[in-house]
Amino acid sequence: MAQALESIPNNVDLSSDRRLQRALEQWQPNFLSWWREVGPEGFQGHQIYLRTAVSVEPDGWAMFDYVRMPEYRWGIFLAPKSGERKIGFGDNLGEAAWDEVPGEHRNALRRIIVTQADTEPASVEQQRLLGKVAPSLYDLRNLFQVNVEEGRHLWAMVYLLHRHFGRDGREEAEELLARRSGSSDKPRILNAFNEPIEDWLSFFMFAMFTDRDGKYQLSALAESGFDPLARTTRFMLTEEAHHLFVGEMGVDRVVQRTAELMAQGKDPRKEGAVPLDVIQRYLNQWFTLSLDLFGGEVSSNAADFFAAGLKGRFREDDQPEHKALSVTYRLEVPENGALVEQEVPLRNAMNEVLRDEYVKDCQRAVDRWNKTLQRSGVNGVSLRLPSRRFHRGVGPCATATFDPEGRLISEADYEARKGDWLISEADRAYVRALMHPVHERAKVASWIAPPGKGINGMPVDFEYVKPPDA
Ligand code: BYC
Ligand code: FE
Ligand code: FE
Repeated sequence: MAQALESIPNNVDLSSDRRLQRALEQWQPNFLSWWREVGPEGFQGHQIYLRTAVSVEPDGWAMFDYVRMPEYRWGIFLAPKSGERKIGFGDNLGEAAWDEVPGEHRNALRRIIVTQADTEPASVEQQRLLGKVAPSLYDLRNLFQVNVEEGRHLWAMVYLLHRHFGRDGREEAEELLARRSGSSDKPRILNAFNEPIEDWLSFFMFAMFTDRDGKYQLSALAESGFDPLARTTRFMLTEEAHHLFVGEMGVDRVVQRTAELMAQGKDPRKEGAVPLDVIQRYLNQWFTLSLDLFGGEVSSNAADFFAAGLKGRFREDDQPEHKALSVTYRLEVPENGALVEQEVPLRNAMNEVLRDEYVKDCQRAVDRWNKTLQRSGVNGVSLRLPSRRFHRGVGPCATATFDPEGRLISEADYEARKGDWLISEADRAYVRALMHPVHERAKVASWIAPPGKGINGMPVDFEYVKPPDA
């Protein structure tokens, strides 16, 4: 096992820290058992054209080669230290950033790190069956790239737990391998990570909307006064960009295929493609599930995290002022059957402030999909983001029912119209029936357009996944 540990690429001087080595030596075999048990089903002997991070330098963070997934080198990397970092926001603004966990923030930091960590293995579990029905070798490779990197993100968080949280950290690291997405007795912590992902449209929506929550949460943590967390999440963000690309462009290719058929006057349903109204319902469902991941609109947790310097805003440097005191934030919340305006201290609205950035970014992607519709010759119809009040499970809007325009409606109306707005059983069955594996070079499933270009400069029809004996 010692030998295996030596092969862990890292820039944290792992070889000089005996305690940390021992902790990771114990955890690593459990991680591999977890991967075999609930990681991607099948393909474990296949050779996948994957990038691996072997250093944080520009020439080392994306080394491409054929790899068998269980032999993937999950590494531990922190973005390089940049001089004497200062805390950039909150009550401790301007003080030196912490290299070790301050006692008074230990519980909060542990909770934030565990919540972040839990999502990484959860997403791998959710996606475990998709390889069997991949629409092309290109997509199959992308799925596995995302899966191994979410595995690395788990390693990144487990490093922090082992290095900085002693015995508690080791226990949390074990628990991360014990919870299971969708389980009734040991579920994953956040709701969206217990939802099934059984078809590729859900996968693309997840990578578009749910991984994108990851981008914003990681960006907020990249501002943290706890420097190891800031540097870890900074490096994770470089990988995250590809996951977001897989999601946004995956949906774009589904839209393109549908649009091309519509422009020819054909019915997507008769051609083995996904009708636009089904795409819209998938969008509604995954966007709103992901909105919940930002937490409640008004949150004392969020205020405490900001005050303490643990979790900042998106690009905190660009904010005009970093204490966020004596400023308020206005929002509308349901109260006794009506929407009322509420004004709260800005610090208490930090979840909503981050959600604002996220919604803007999602709107940009929807605009791109609508351009694809137009470019393919489809006019007069478009995709839209539903209101952020619609279909919420967390925060004040979860206490009432709204339509996708954000209007308060009765529960009876909501129940009656839900099928128009959210994924129905019939939608699921229809999309699932389209899922046939296309594992031949240069071919792609009927419901999606081929990608515009390949990975790492390779052609689109490159053999991204080779069978074990090739
Ligand atoms: N589900 O004060 P509130 C990613 C709980 S994704 C269930 O409003 P807070 C990835 C909350 O625990 C990024 N419960 O929330 C993507 C609290 O419970 P208690 C993951 C929820 O604490 C794809 C109560 O409700 N990163 O990386 O301000 C693939 C009231 O909470 C939920 C993070 O999440 C929910 N959705 O904020 C792979 C960053 N939301 O204490 C990876 C770390 C809230 O009353 N996490 N609750 O019992 C955080 O910063 C915060 O914990 C949250 C919630 C933003 C999640
Ligand atoms: Fe991740
Ligand atoms: Fe991701």
